[in-house]
Amino acid sequence: YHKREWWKEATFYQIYPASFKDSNGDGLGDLPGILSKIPYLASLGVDVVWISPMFDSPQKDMGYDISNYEDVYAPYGTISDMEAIISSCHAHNLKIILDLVVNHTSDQHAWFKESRSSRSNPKRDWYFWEPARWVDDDVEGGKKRIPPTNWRSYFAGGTWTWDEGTEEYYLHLYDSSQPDLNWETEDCRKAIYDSAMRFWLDKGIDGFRVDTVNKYSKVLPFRDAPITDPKSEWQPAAENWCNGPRIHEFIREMNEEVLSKYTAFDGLPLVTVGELSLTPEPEGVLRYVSAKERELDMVFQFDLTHLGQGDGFGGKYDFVPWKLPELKRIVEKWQCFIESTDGWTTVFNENHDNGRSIDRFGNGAPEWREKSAKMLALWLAALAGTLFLYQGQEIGMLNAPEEWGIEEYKDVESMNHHREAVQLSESGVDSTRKERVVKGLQLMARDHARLPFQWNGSVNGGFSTGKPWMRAHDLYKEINAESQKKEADSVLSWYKQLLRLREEHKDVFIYGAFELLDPENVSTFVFRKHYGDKTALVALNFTSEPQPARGMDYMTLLISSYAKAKEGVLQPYEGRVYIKY
Ligand code: TEU
Repeated sequence: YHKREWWKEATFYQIYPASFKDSNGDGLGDLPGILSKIPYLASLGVDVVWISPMFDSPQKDMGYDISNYEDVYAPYGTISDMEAIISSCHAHNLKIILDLVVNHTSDQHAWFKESRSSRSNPKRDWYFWEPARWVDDDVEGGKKRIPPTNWRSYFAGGTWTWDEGTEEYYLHLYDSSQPDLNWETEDCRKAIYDSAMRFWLDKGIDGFRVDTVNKYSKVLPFRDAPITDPKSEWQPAAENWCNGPRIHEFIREMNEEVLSKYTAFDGLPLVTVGELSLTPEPEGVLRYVSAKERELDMVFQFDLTHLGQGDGFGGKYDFVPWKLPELKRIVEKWQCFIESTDGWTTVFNENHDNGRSIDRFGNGAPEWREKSAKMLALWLAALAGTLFLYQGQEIGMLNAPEEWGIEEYKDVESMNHHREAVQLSESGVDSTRKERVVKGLQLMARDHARLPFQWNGSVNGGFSTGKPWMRAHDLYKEINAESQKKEADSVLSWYKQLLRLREEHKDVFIYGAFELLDPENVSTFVFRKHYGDKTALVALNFTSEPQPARGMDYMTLLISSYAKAKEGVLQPYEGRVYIKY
C-alpha cells in the first residue's frame, strides 16, 4: 500500500477567477470576490484551493498568457488582495496553490519584448528564434518563405510566427501571442524560478499546479514532422516538443533549486500537480510521478476527458461517440497504475478546459441532471488518486444551452478550431467538418466551464450585478448554491456528504485496491475496492433505465443517491456504495 501523504488524501477545488465571483459589478470575476467565498469553500469540505492564473496578462488565453508573473491582472485586483486570500485560506485551514505557467509567456512580457528587439539582444535566446526556409513557389513562381517546421499548434494553425522587425520566426505551441520560453538557456531558467516561483512561494503559497509540464524541452535542432494529416498544411509533431531529451533534468532542477527549499504553511511538504498530456503510459508517466524520482507529486491524465474527442491533434472537437466500457478501462488503468507503482495521480472529470461532466458523462435533461450529477460524484469519490473538483461541479452546473449558438463562445481555441472547420468545409476539403466541429464544441468547448458561477437566483445567478463577460446560464434560478445549501438532498449536500465519506473510509477509497466487475457491460459501472479485510462495492447506473444490481449479498448499504434504494435494481442514474468489514 502507498505511503500516506496529506496531498493524497486532500480534495482540491479549482477556481477560475474570471467566472467565480464579481465583487465590483464590472462583469468579471475578481480577487475580492474569491476572498468573500473562502468560507463557502471551507464549508464544502475541500482542503486545497487552486486558483487559475490571476497574473498580469493581455488575456488572449484567459491568463495563460502571462505578461508579468509578479503582478496581478488589474481588473482582478492587486497583490495585496492575493495576500489576503492566502491568509484567509490558511486561517480556514485550507492550502492554496497557484498555476505555474512557464512553458511560454505572453508576447507582452518584458522578456519577450527584449528578446524580439534585436537578434543580438542578451535575451534573444530566452525564446526560440529561427530563420525562414525558402522553397520554390509553384503558384506564383520564384521562391517563397516558409516556417522552420511544419508543426501544428494546439489552437490550430502552425507553431511559428514571423517577426518583421528581426526577420526570424519564433516558436509557440499555443497561440501566436504565447511564445515558448527557451529552457536551454540557463539565465532564462533562473529568471523563471525567481519570478514565477520564489516570488509567490515567499508570499506563503503551498504549491503549484504546473501547466504543460512536459513541454519545456524541445528536440533540437528543429525538424519537420512526418505527414500524418495530408489534408492539412500543419502536422501533429508532439514527439518533437513533448517529453523532450532534457525534460526530467529541468524538472529535477526546479525541485532542487526551488521547491525543496519551502514547506506548506503548516510545515507539511509543498504539493505539485503537473499537466501531462501526450506521454507514453505507464513508464513515461511514471518517470514524472514516481516517488523516488522527486519530480512531481501527481499529474493530470487526459484520456478520460479525451473520450468523445476525435483522432489526432487537430480533431479535438471532431466528436466521436464512445461506450461505457472504454471509460471503465481508462479508470482501471490509472487505478492499477497507482497500485502497482510508487507513483500517484489524480481523479477528475472537469476542469476549465472541458465541457461539464453531466453533459459529457451523465445526462443534462431536466429529469436526470441531478441524479446523474450525484452518480458521477460517487464515481470519483470512491477512487484512488487525489480528487480535483472544478468550480460549479459541486452544484451540478451544466454546459451552455445548445440554443445559444457558438456566437456566445469566446475561447481562442474554440474560435480557431471553428474557423478552420469552416474553411475546410467551404473549400470542399472536408465538407461535413463544420457540422461535426459545431457539435463537438456544443459538447466539449472550453467555454462551457467558463460560464459564471451560479451563486443564487438573483440576476446573473448572483455572479455579478453588471453584464457578465460570459452570459450566465439560463437555469441559474433552478441550479444555484444558495438554494442547494438549504436542501438536504441537493447535489451540493451530496458532495459535502461524499467528501466526509471519502475521508471516513479513506483506507478503501483512497488507498484500496481496485477490482472491476463486468467490464463489458455498457450500462453499469460496478467495482470493488479492497483494503485489508474491508471491501467496498460501488455500483453506478450510467443510463436512464433501471438496471439489474447484483453482487451486493452479505454487504451493508452505506449510501445511495436515491432516497430509497430498491433491492436487485439500480434506478436510473443511481449510484450506491456497499461495505463489508
Ligand atoms: O492546457 C494545456 C493543454 O495543452 C491541453 O491539455 C488543454 O486541454 C488545452 O485545452 C489545449 O487543447 C493548459 C491550460 O490548461 C490551458 O487553459 C491553456 O490554454 C494552455 O495550457 C496554454 O497555457
